[in-house]
Amino acid sequence: MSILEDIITKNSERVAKYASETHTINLHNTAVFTNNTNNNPFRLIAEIKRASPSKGMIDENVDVVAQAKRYEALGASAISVLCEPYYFKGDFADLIAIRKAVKLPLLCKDFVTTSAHLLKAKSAGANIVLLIVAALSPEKLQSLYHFARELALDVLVEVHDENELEQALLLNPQMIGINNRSLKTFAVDLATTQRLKTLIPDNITVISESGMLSPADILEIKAVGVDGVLIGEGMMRQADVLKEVF
Ligand code: IGP
Repeated sequence: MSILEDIITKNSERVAKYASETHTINLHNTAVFTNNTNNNPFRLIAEIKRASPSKGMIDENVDVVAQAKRYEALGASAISVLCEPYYFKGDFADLIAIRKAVKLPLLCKDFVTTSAHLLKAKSAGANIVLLIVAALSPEKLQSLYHFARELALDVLVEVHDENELEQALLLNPQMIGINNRSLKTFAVDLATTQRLKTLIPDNITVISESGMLSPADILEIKAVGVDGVLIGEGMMRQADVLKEVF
């Protein structure tokens, strides 16, 4: 079983519960990431990440609200909040608490496979959701993408290679996330961003994700001409140092 299948199987009970919960939805989205109101050509999505399957524990005792406020003060354009409990030690409670404390757009970082999961994310205060092409059939990807848009959510469609990018482009999406980390081997290759960026039309917002730990890594990605980066571990470990690059 691949790690992705394993994560989805482990989470299936948790996710199934969302279908029987009541979700209070406000369709008004007050923090639309894709609007880029400041016209910032290179934006930071800073991630709250306690742990990951590739790195193990990063910061078990992080005060997630304090960390989110710190990211906001440093000038991040959005905050990504891991909600997956088993491998990333995240929780929807983190998203709810952070929503009350900051105004920035929030990305619900989870392995979404059902429409109820999108309702859960929206009601917890997410403005952006991640849809992972590798985790979804083409039909599922289509239906979840359109449902998320109906909920006034921005969608970050995540790809790892040319085949997944082809699937993603069929959606004519607002935003594509190029993940530099292989979900199969966890190997990071920053050249993935360079390779795939050239295949994406200019009207689509492109975010490079994963594996940037130093200012030099970020500058390498910036030179490719993407619209922003999503940084987790690096921001957890040395937010002040990395912020200098933006
Ligand atoms: C952040 P990093 O290497 O900066 O900590 O990575 C982010 O890209 C990563 O957490 C991520 C992720 C995902 C996590 C990208 N896609 C999908 C869970 C699910």
